[in-house]
Amino acid sequence: MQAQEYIDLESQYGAHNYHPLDVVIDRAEGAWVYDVEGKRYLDCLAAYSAVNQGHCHPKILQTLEEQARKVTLTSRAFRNAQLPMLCKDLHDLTGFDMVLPMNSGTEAVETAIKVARKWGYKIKGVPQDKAEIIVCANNFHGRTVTIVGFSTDDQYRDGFGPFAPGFKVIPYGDAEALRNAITPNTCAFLVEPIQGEAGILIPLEGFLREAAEICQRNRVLLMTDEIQSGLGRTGKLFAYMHEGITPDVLIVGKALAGGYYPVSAVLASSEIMGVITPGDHGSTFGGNPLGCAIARTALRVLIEEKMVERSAELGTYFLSRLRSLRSAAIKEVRGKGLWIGIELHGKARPCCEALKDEGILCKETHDHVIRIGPPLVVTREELDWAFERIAKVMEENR
Ligand code: IF1
Repeated sequence: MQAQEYIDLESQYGAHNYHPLDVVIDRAEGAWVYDVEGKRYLDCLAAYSAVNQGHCHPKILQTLEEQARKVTLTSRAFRNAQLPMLCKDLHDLTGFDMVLPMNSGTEAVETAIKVARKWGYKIKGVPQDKAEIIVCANNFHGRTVTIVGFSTDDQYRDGFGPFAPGFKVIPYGDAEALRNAITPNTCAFLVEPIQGEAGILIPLEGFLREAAEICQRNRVLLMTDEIQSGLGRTGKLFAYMHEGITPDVLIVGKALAGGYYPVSAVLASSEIMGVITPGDHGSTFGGNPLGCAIARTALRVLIEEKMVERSAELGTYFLSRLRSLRSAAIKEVRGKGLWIGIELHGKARPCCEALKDEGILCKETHDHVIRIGPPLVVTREELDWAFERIAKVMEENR
């Protein structure tokens, strides 16, 4: 079947909730994907950081095959032999006492919100139904009604109300605004250490450290959404580590299962997670043995194959190369690790289309930013290859 036939079928029978680039991917390996006609592309999106370990990593595949033959799903009505091991692995890796497993990132954010509110009522002593959570302008935490209810993007909200109360929005990166927004009823501050969807927005150095101090002083939980920034993307295992702090609640997803499976999790101390009692929260698939086995290997290869270090080293290298571009089209190049945004004066979409024709897949965000985040297994040579093409497209799209 030709690419156009797939596109037409999807357009006829699938909901139109996306505007994808017209490349129909058929298979992938490492940092490369291949379309139905066999043309190859360097993947510079990595499924929004869900395939940090590279497409179809052979060790994760082996775990998937082995576990799929043994047992895939038990429900949490019974125990399974993989969940405890994943919880222990996550504890060993991060130091957090306890793990609550879910599936999508959105569900993990919803879970963190529930944990924070219940902690607010049961431990902090917030009066019933008065709990407040502070979030940031231009946040992206998912797409459930609760979460889009505190989005500042009109499109994400339009047509989907009414929304849950109890959220307060402050400007991103503004510690003073955080201090002023806190009331005795504030239970948590939910924040992305770097805002992805907003265009790889990096707050001033020290913001997260200051936020952690403010939260601690006011008995407010600092909850970092590291669904996209975590697991090596920014050159540290988690982005909060750049600031030498530890959040109270850590939200992970995406690369936690290397792109093989949706696995997300909320991590916290036993004091905080202790507010959750049997029956409070759950999921049919959350904590299932297939997902947990996959996640364990996905974490293992990330560490064993030094992908975090790679992200730091190659990220610094690629950022400095991209910064050397002298194109009138470019407003700013910014990034951390292998997570780079090229902000243009004009629209980014035509550049992404042109890059696709050159064999590089990346996706614009918020009209003006080209977001570059390849799998962390990408090589320096592949990045050099990409650089030549990006330079060419920038020259042609001034
Ligand atoms: C889509 C964006 C990226 C996230 C953070 C929670 C979630 C995400 C920080 C929810 C998800 C994805 C969702 C995906 C596109 C992508 C995205 F452009 F929409 F904003 F990466 F920047 N917190 N981000 O980035 O996780 O439930 O999707 O597993 O098309 O919606 P999820």
